[in-house]
Amino acid sequence: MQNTPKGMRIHIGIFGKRNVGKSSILNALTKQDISIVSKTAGTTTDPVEKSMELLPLGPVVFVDTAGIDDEGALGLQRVEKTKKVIDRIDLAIIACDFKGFDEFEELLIKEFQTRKTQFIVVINKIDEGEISTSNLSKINAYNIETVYTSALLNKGIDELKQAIIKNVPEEFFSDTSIASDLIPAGETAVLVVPIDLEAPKGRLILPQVQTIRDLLDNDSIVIITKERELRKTLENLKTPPVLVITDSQAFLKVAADVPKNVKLTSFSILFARLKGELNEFVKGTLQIEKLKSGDKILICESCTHHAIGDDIGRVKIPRWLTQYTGKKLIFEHYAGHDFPPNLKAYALVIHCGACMTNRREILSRILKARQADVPITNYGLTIAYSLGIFERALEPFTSAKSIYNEVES
Ligand SMILES: Nc1nc2c(ncn2[C@@H]2O[C@H](COP(=O)(O)OP(=O)(O)OP(=O)(O)O)[C@@H](O)[C@H]2O)c(=O)[nH]1
Ligand SMILES: [Mg+2]
Repeated sequence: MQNTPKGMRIHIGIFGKRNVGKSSILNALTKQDISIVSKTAGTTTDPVEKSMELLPLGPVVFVDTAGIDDEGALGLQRVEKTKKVIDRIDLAIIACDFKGFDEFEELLIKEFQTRKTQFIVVINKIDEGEISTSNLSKINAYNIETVYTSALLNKGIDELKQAIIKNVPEEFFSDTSIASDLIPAGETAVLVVPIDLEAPKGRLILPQVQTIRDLLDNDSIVIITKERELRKTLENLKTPPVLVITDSQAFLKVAADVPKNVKLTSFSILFARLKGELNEFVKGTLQIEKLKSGDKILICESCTHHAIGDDIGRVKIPRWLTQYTGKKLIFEHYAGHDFPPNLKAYALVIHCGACMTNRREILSRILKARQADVPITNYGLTIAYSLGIFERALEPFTSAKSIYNEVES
């Protein structure tokens, strides 16, 4: 991820008056001493940039700035530099302390509103005092996300991360490819689509349709078959496909029919990458090894579809996971936008492929799981792991595979 071009990274700027704790907040967010912190107002002079991974969001550039209330000839030059930073950021954090919210913050808000830059407010130094109701009502009048922190005591930093995920502009979530980066233009992908009881009448489901469209946009060749005709399909091809993508539920049969030299993965694993954070889910999956009898497993489904027959979340995953672990596990289900407040009660969270929700929501859930120190994974990875084809299903994804190799070695 360190190789992500800077232009692709979300740029997050921290602005506010001198000495409110901007640099301290940045250091707390990144858990590194990136910016110099001191009690002398005006410590940060030139903008300080740092590229980093802000998990689970991904690659970001943080820009720390000089106080917007700086004075004197030099001070005004610094203010000008700070204003220039606004041109290149995607999300702004306005930091103030409990003492005040005045014309300087209002000026920043005007700048952000003019440029249509998304922003949030952080009230820092809450360990020192409380913001006055009149100041708070001034902030509330803008109807913006407000987070209370103490950078000094590392309080509210997780909430700030959540607020960042919630407010990052939409284009950062919608611009990624599903599978087209894995299949060069002109090359072939074979998609395996079982038509079972759960398949909707007369159509394909959203992840399948989206994958087909993504590959067609990329000028890749897409061949679609049911699992029964897969072997014949592969035999008929003069050149083997670059990748076979299957519905996770047909993993075992498909793995047996796809030659070992052809890469294989599932729609659900592709969606773990698109909608979540594949590496985080891989780490979570590996925790299956540690499950004990009596452990509670949370199964989360984004849509509230009516469960039919051998429903994947309610029947198949519990069955496969129980068979694999040999343990008596307790499964609890949540659907839709519901997410339990107390994750600590669970030994593992297993999320659906999230085709009906957006990446923002899944990243926010991953962050909640991290904060509760509970591993999180998704349907496809859990199925692949329980069926013994995890390593093979990760083959197309270099960094996820290396995480697996590290843990296994
Ligand atoms: N009590 C308390 N002190 C804090 C907190 N955050 C920062 N400080 C202190 O406030 C002082 C200023 O912190 P900085 O992080 O340098 O503030 P800044 O906004 O970057 O300041 P400039 O770069 O000068 O504009 C330092 O002495 C910090 O230790 C906090 O949450 N609580
Ligand atoms: Mg500073």
